[in-house]
Amino acid sequence: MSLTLYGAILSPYVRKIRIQLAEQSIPHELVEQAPFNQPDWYFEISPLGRIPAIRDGDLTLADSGVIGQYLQETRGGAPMYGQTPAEAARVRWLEKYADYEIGPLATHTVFINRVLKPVTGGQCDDVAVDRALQELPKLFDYLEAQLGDRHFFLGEQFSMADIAVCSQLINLAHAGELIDELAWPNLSSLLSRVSARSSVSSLLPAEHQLVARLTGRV
Ligand SMILES: N[C@@H](CCC(=O)N[C@@H](CS)C(=O)NCC(=O)O)C(=O)O
Repeated sequence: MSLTLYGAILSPYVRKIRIQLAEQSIPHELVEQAPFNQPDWYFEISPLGRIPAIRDGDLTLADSGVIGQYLQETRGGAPMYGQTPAEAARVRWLEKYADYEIGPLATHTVFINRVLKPVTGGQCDDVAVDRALQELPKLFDYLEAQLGDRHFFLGEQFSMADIAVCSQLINLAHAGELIDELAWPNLSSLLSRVSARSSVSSLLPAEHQLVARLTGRV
């Protein structure tokens, strides 16, 4: 059955799914869909108009958390949600933490204000960005402790927890905020390790080019 992913490459939620698709070698087509000015038909696939969404034969699904789990259950491949119910629960918790605690600050505030707003004729809300940058450290402290000196959040096994957290950190980096390796050495080396995986490194050059174009850094 042919699989179509709808989304834009700078969305951390779309990136989560693109990384999973690459990790699990799942054939698919990416159809560009921006998170604004969506055509009417798109709301039938994604009722809230958000990206990512997928079409898999007759089935349509929205939300990266839902899509990731569905792909794991239908396509299998490398286990992205651990091997036991306890591991799966830990991965889902950390995925939620990344998507719903880090995401509103890192992506919806810092990245959108610094990278996207100026392009769409808006103004960067510096006060909101500063507030978000003050709130992020305590969230990083938690992740730093959860990771400890392990390779990945599940130990040796790469999972959706690593993907979701690093996907947010990549948007922060696109917005000019690199994670401080002295304050959060474990998190910083996780990001380096994850970025070096071919499933991620193959995506980043196009993202960097687009960010450079959007921010006028070229
Ligand atoms: N929980 C959702 C969040 C998706 C999301 O917020 N996507 C943003 C782009 S990064 C979007 O589509 N925003 C447009 C909107 O909210 O109308 C997921 O994991 O897929």
